[in-house]
Amino acid sequence: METNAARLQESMEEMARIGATPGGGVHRLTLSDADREARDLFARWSKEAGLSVTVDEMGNMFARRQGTDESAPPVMTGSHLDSVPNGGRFDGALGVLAALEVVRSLNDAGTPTRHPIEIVNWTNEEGPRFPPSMLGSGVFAGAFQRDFAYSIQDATGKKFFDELERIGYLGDLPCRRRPIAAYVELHIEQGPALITEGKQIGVVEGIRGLTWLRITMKGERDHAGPTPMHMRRDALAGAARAISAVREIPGKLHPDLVATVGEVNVSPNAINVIPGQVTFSVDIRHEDESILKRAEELVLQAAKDAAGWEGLDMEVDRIGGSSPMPFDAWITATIDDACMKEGCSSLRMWSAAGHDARYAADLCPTAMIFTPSVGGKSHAEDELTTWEDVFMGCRILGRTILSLAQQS
Ligand code: HGY
Ligand code: MN
Ligand code: MN
Repeated sequence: METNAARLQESMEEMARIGATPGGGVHRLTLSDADREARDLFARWSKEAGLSVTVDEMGNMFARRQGTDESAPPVMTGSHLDSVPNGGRFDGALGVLAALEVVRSLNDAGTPTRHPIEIVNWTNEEGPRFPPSMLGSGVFAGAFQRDFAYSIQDATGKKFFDELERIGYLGDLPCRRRPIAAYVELHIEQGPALITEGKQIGVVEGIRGLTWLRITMKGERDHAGPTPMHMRRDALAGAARAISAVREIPGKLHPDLVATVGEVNVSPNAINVIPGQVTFSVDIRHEDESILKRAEELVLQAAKDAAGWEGLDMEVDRIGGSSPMPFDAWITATIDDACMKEGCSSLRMWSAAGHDARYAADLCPTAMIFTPSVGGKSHAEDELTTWEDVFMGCRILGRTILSLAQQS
């Protein structure tokens, strides 16, 4: 099945202009004006390709190509168009636009498929603005309640529901699970494995679990000058002690364990005021549930000790989490077969990044296809995948979708 590389590159470059940042990345936070613009463009392109576009009550977008058997469950593919703050232009967009290229190519070739094909753009895959991540796919799969999602507020107090309505993507289609024949998502690896091993394609056979915490340390704000050191309850001093302890935990527990403090909010964040309150995030990931749990216990213990050392009160919010999930052997075998037919090298691997495929896997046979990330870099403006690897990823996706959609 031939795909059109030039057309895919053009679509990726046009999409990357939405929310483009000076450093060559994109800033397209969930439910922002840039997100709306990206959604509008995806909807226009989908309709031009003869697809029917529906939007559900979480703003998830489904672009459907009819099958010869409309009663058959669809083969679903896609990813997300939102980004992290000043993120990369391949994360998510590759999966949505390569899927669109596959459908455009099937149309060019006049190739019918028995199963309908649905390209999905999931809402709020990333999560920084409205945690937790993978929210749209999580509500669809029943991992989160819709009204919980609607109530989430961003750092400025704006509510998810109001922002979804404001950008015009509060659909009336119920956001709930329905029969799906299979789900396959193309995504950049966002890590160093493929580039280090010199492999062109990742055949992803599972996805790590992740835990997201927000920890608040409460002390006593006071004057930075006259307050003697022994009289202080410095929330930032306690948080800093906890944060450096978090950094040490993976080394104590398991070589594949990762723990990250990515957000810190200091109040009042003024040079001459002893901080009264600090909130920081903790992101923990591993493919073994028991190690993930043990890591969370060690993080909480370290935070508790740090708070006690500085005489602080502490609150913990568990703001997200998903268990590790193996993907489906039938789908990974189909991807392997596509790689063999394309004559490309491949590597079986697990995903260390979170993806909507995690929740799709609760509903139907699911797997992912990875393309290499240059330098293993992602969630940064210099995130890069070569066009050659983008096109190979699209061809593997096309072969895989075609094989799955012709199944009886
Ligand atoms: O956090 C993640 O792994 C994904 O990029 N949302
Ligand atoms: Mn992504
Ligand atoms: Mn991401």
